[in-house]
Amino acid sequence: MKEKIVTSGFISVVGRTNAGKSTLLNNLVKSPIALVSKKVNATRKRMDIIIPFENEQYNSQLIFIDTPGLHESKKLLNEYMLQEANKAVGDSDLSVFVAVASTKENEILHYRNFLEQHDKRHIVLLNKIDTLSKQELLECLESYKQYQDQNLGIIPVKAKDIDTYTMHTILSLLVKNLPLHPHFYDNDMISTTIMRDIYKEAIREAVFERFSDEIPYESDVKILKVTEKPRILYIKAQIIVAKDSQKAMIIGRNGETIKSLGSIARKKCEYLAEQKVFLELIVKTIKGWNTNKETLKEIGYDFMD
Ligand SMILES: Nc1nc2c(ncn2[C@@H]2O[C@H](COP(=O)(O)OP(=O)(O)OP(=O)(O)O)[C@@H](O)[C@H]2O)c(=O)[nH]1
Ligand SMILES: [Mg+2]
Repeated sequence: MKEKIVTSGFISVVGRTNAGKSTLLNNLVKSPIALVSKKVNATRKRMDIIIPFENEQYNSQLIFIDTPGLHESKKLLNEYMLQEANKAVGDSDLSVFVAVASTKENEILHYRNFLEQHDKRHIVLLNKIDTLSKQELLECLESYKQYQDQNLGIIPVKAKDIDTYTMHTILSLLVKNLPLHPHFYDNDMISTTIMRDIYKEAIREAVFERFSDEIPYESDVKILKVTEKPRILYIKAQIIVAKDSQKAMIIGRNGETIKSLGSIARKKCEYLAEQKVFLELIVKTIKGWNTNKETLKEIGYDFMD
């Protein structure tokens, strides 16, 4: 039997906010570990997802890095998010650029910006093709044709509901472009992101689901304690908000809102932990938490100075 070629490497997944990057990665790994939301700017910090892959020729390990969507806001937290995304592209062997398939000119601008800013070998995924008619999809593919010499391939996808064939096509294209390198991690691992950070994202996801308007953007979550108790995992987490009025909104009348939020978040944590969870949520106001470097660092956003 012919020996397989072993390649492994890091692949940054980039694209504008709401393009479907986290959805794609959750579906590749078949576990909802990355935060997905209808709202923009959901992912704040990079998270990695490890996928082993074998075909007739290759035996590879792909380490995908989910990144915050590329955007142009000047807020400090958003600056951090942009820094994370750009650093992930710089550190990776390849990129996957996720674009929203569209016939609108402004969508392709995101891709043009990426090409201008990064000199990185990459593939392009045109996502959300379920929202286009056949004719629109053809037009969209046509508009990306002019860039075909600058990437390794352009693949139309439906990240929300990706089929095995498309997944195989994407992974096959990536593994043959990765460096020759033994696997970096044990193939049983699905992420090097620590469980604490995964629970944090699960609770943030619940906040994104439960609240509209400013709360998802004006809040964050800090995990204070994770303790294994007999037959139950105890998680104590703090929801940080910028104003007392937001704290009152999260708690709700007689604590009813936080109770329902806690129940949504607990179920997400239980699914990820594969065991029963007792989740204790507390809310704390820290004025200007998202405009202060020190507080941001304390919550886990390690700025490069
Ligand atoms: N119609 C449709 N919607 C999709 C598809 N893939 C993802 N979505 C939706 O797009 C929204 C954004 O998805 P996310 O995965 O959170 O997007 P993201 O690129 O990670 O966004 P940020 O973290 O903010 O950068 C969610 O509501 C998804 O359900 C798809 O193939 N079709
Ligand atoms: Mg995301």
